[in-house]
Amino acid sequence: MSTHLADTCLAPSAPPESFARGLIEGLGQTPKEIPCKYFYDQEGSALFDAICALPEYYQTRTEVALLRRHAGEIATAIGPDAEIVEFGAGALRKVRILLDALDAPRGYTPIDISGAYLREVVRLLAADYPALAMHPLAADFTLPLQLPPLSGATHRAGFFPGSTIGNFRPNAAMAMLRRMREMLNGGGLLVGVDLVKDPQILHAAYNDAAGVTAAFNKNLLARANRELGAGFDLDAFAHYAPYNPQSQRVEMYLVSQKRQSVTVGGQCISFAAGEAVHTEDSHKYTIESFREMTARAGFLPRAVWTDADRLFAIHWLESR
Ligand code: AVJ
Repeated sequence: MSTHLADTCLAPSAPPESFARGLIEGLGQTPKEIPCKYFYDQEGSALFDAICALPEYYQTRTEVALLRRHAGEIATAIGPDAEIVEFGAGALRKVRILLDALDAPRGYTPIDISGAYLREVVRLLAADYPALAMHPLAADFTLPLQLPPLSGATHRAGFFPGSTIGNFRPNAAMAMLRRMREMLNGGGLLVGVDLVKDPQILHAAYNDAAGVTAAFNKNLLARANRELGAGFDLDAFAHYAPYNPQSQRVEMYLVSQKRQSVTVGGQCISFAAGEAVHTEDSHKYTIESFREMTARAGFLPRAVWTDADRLFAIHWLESR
């Protein structure tokens, strides 16, 4: 098989010490927190895939339908001979819709924090797109990062689907959009954003009947047990994910069901009965509030595509 898959571009995945450090630091704070980027080890990435197929989790299927319906217009906006840079690449399913619609895409640079998972999914994609130059980067895209130089492409276009941007506080989201704009060096950004809506719909999406989101949340503790020999009893913590309509975000917590102490990386961490560990925020935007934020980050918000029920939006942003 001839592919342009350059293994040298695959930076070493984040060392396990960084999870240990982040976990112990977050659990040492008051109130306790665990950064949501640690959800995505191999197990967590698979659980997230399962979330995307849940009946309550409308986001993925709505965004995929929007990408399919508007692929032609999106391809025109991006233009020929582009290199696609995907931030937080995951399973690489959505980008296939873009690649199939684009005129002569030249390269693809997926960036994901889960190196092992990225390696696996890039191999599958490369087999189906043998002419596409692959530059996978196992990296934390929230940190400063050097993209490989363009080879064969005339420009970059960023792809940031899935409303991953919702995981950041608005100020941090804006700072990150600014950095992306610099990285893209004049190229535009296609970004998928979950919309503000009926709190019941949002609540159901993060509290599914099958308990997959609860398992995804608790995977942080399971991962600590697997990788750091921590002693978390998963049944002694509850998944709690309310929508806060004033801050327009879903907040996710693990709540200690009793007073308990757990050893994590040689350190003893105490939990009061009912004490919560904050694990994720998932911010929702209106079309207008998101456009305003991207303009403040230096982008020129252009087309926006949304579904009839106004569940989800895809924005095309040009660089000034
Ligand atoms: C991947 C961040 C978009 O916030 O909806 C899904 C993660 N958390 N269910 C989201 C998630 C709980 C998801 N994002």
